[in-house]
Amino acid sequence: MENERQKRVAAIHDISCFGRCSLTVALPILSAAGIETSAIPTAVLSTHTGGFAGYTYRDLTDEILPVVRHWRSLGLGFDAIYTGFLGSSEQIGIVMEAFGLLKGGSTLIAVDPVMADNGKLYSTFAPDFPDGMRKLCAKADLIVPNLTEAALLLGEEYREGPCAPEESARMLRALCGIGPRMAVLTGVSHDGVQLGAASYDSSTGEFGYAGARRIDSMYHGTGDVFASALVAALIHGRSLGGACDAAVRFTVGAIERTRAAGTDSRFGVDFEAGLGAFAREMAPMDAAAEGCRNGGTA
Ligand code: PXL
Repeated sequence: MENERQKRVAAIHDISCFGRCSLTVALPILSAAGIETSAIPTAVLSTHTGGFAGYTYRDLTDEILPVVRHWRSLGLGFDAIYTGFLGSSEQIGIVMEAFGLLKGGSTLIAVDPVMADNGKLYSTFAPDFPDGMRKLCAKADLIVPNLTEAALLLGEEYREGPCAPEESARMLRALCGIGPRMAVLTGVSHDGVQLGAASYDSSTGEFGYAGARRIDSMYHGTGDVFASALVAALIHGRSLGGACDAAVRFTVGAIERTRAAGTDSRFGVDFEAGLGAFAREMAPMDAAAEGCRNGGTA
């Protein structure tokens, strides 16, 4: 069998040094899935901004384009560019420039428009931030907003509570109207019992829903865990619906373990214990080869 070149992703997020999210989540999940992951840290924070007082913040905006230009001079190609939390509107413009410099013919551009939750824009962002994020989403192949972020992107009122399937389908179509081919809406409950992700691939016209029984606790960083697993599964050639199923399973497993352990919700979720199974699920061919090397006993 001919060897396929290892897939490579550029992950453009902050590093929150404590409180699992952004790069400290994206790197291990993509790596576990067998994907070579290159990182552009957009900022270094002592913790994320979601609940710890007194966090430090070192902005790295001025480093982004020099890193990108160096990579370009090396002729590096990327199967995907995956962005998450960006610190400012200025960074959004710079990341757009980075897309232009790094994107090849088949590079998947995945934008998680991290900026809001529970009906509110994060307090660190200026009111015009969603306008910039909409422009970045227009350049993406895939966007992964939660319901609050989707409302901000669409200039609509956020509505709490269950959302009828026709309503999530309307929002997904409208989100693809901004520009991306695929949209995944997170935090969607159609019936108040299941919570999950609704998806739409406008190139096939296919809608999907991946859900699990709602767990009432909220944990920080679950959006990043989900989006990282989703990007990994898409890079491995899963359909959007199949990738959402895998990402929901992975994320729900992490949330359940964390709840059972009684961990502080600000610390993020125990996704680490799920990495082995995720790795096997994402790379069945590699696992089979490993089994052969071990005399078929693995
Ligand atoms: O999980 C998203 C995220 C990433 N990075 C930082 C954040 C947040 C959400 O609050 O504050 C720094």
